[in-house]
Amino acid sequence: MQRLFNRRRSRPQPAASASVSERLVRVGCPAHNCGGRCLLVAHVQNGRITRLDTDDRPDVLAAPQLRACVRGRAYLRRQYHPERLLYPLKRTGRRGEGKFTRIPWDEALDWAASELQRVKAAYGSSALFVPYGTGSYNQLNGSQTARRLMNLFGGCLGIYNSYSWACINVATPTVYGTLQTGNQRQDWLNSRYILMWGWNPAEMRDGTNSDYFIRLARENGARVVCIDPRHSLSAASLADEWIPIRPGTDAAMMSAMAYVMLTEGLYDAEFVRTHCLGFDSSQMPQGYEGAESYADYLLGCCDGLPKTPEWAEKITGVPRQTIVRIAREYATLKPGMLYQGYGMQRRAYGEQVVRAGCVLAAITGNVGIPGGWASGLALQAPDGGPFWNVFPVGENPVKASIPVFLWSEAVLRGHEMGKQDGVTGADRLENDIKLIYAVASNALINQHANINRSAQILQDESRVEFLVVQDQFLTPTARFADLILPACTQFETWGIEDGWKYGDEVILMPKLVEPPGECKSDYRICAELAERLGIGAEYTQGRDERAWVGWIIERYRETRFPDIPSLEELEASNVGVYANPVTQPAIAFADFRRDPQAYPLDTPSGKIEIFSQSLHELGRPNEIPAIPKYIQEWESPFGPEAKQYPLQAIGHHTLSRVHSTHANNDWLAEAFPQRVFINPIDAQARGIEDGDLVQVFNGRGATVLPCRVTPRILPGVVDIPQGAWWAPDENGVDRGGSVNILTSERWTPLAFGTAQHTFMVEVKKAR
Ligand SMILES: Nc1nc2c(c(=O)[nH]1)N[C@H]1C(S)=C(S)[C@@H](COP(=O)(O)OP(=O)(O)OC[C@H]3O[C@@H](n4cnc5c(=O)[nH]c(N)nc54)[C@H](O)[C@@H]3O)O[C@H]1N2
Ligand SMILES: Nc1nc2c(c(=O)[nH]1)N[C@H]1C(S)=C(S)[C@@H](COP(=O)(O)OP(=O)(O)OC[C@H]3O[C@@H](n4cnc5c(=O)[nH]c(N)nc54)[C@H](O)[C@@H]3O)O[C@H]1N2
Ligand code: SF4
Ligand SMILES: [Mo]
Repeated sequence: MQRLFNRRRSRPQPAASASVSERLVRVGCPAHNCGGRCLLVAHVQNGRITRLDTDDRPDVLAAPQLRACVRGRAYLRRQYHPERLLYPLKRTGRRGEGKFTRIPWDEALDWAASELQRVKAAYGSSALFVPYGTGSYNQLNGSQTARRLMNLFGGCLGIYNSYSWACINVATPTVYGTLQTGNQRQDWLNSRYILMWGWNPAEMRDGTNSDYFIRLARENGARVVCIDPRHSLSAASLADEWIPIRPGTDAAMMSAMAYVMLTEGLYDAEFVRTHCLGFDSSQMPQGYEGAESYADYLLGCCDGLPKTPEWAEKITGVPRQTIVRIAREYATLKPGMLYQGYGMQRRAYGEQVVRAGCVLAAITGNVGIPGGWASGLALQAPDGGPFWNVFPVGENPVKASIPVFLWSEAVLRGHEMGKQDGVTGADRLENDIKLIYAVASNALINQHANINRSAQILQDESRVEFLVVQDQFLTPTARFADLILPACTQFETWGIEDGWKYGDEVILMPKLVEPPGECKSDYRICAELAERLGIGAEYTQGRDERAWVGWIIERYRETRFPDIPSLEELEASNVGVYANPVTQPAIAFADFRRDPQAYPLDTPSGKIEIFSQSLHELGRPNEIPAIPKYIQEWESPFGPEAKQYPLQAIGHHTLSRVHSTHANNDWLAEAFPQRVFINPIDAQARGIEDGDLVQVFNGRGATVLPCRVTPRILPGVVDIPQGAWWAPDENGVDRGGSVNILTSERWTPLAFGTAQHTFMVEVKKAR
């Protein structure tokens, strides 16, 4: 207990007016996949949560308070929503029609178990599928409970990578050989210059407190520049300067910055010489001496096109003087951080912008030093932080895995899919997907690209023969289910969570209230299914949810947090959280920086690979070059598609939702109404005024929603915050403002990742 930093005040005190029967419990926010992990103080009275306050513990730099955002504070509107699913439901209409009838749990579970057995017997285990679903990370609720079930049942088709980070996950190690490229955040205070590149931590939570650490760094004298097509909340509240940029062109600006550094001699030549590979022809790996080096690319030696600021201005829309100035600032105001957001890698050729950012960090010599930042995914040193599941899902007996974004391909043509489609663990798939068990996922419809296409695929009952959705609401995905199983919320079962990317904490999530209706925890539902499949004892190991939480805490103690209190101690003290204070922030690559021979990187050369041998070997230089390049996107203002659909669109992660979770939260919808953001120049050209109902459309679909006319977005670009629920009218036009009605299912070349932010649209006034 010694290291609990809130020992001075270990128990929330009820307010003077609180009634005697009121309990105050510190509890982890249900979080979902919100980008944070915060502490709430729940007021519980007569079996009901009446109020949610935020972290009340002392605030110290080594372990700051985990202050809740609006979503956590508004959670009661979700918790006590009148449309919570309460009973198992069986489909009565067509798939997607949304017609269901209530059935008893026994019938529901018997049916699900018999379908699992039937499909397994008919096609084999690899026809079973648990899709991406990030609705809960409280360990005992969420899709991991279904993965454990499937793995014990003989396995199912695997998935790898994520919708979030596909390109950055794959591209970062091509440069650094690791994903742990980030210093611990307390070190940000040592930085003098911070480039928030497509990064919006004031709104998209990227670890609770990341925005706070940037604020502290700025108070400490750092200059902060935000590069984003939108004047984001971060540009407004955290930055000294906003540089609007045309989406999908960042690699061009990065290349031009490198050109300036090269031609003006501003790059860190010594660090490049000792720690990097492939910057210029003097340091090409053996056997590749004649290949194009980064300097060759910048100077246009092969393509005749020097990557000058003038060249980049035409592509990016950023004035050449600005590019030159930012290059000089970043190269000289040291140490400096170039933090890459993820939105710009959820795009066509998203791999390139990641590699280009890493290379800028390397050639400015900002790697391995306090106040510097290597870019890339930037999991925190020294060990990546506590992150992901401790709850054991077990081994999947089916070895074949698909890139997560290609699930619809595996429904349509799984049996044809092989390495060329990113299949790993097998040369090819044996099956199409025939049964889907979706837990805590809206990624079959709402969060996947091209909703009309996904809907058509799922409507065909000869393809996916059985579709179970386990959720708390009748979401757009749930509307396509054959069977819906009602899950409780995280406040209604036991759970435990740890940091989201950053944060050295473990947060307890005690059960606060009973579930409504016949809702059960995901764990309980899977345990009861396991029982029917004859694997009940293996599944539960005799533990209920609370016992698993105790078991998980012991694993944390064994692996990472030797001082973590036991479940009983945590519960009795009501501190809610175990935090490991960071007094000496770890610096990624510090050893490598000091002695690159003794501490080589895990890359083929042991160095920072500006030129990647392994990418060169793929032999696809136009899409996967060995050095980072700007490549025009497949839907672009510079392509022929712009004639019909002249506006670039994106869909940022909004403060009011966790993806599609909270889409039905009335408080949040009132505070942040769903609107398409459009520049006055584009609005005027179309006779559109602020607040008008407009239709945004392209060849894939159309959505109608109100617009916000604002100079806070670059002309030529519109933004529809992602996650609003798809609500088609009788003509198939979406009335919910769901961006994925417009996005494309095409994947990126190397990572097989989503490129959902690359698409063109037109906007017109609607009725
Ligand atoms: N509030 C909130 N926070 C969240 C989430 C949420 O749903 N809501 N989800 C969490 C999850 S799972 C994830 S993966 C992360 C996602 O985090 P990100 O992917 O980083 O979030 P986005 O909002 O998609 O993109 C960040 C910024 O990039 C900008 N952008 C888009 N395209 C480009 C481009 O081509 N160039 C440049 N320079 N900028 C561009 C957007 O305008 C936006 O301001 O967020 C996490 N945090
Ligand atoms: N156009 C576009 N699309 C995107 C993105 C984008 O930037 N642009 N971002 C992508 C990213 S980064 C991500 S991570 C995905 C996220 O996609 P998803 O993983 O599908 O996330 P959510 O939309 O939040 O859906 C989670 C579902 O889980 C349910 N749920 C919540 N808690 C529980 C629980 O405890 N148990 C059960 N059974 N259900 C629960 C919620 O009600 C919700 O329906 O979306 C991706 N889609
Ligand atoms: S950032 Fe996430 S965990 Fe924190 S309050 Fe918001 S929704 Fe909850
Ligand atoms: Mo994500």
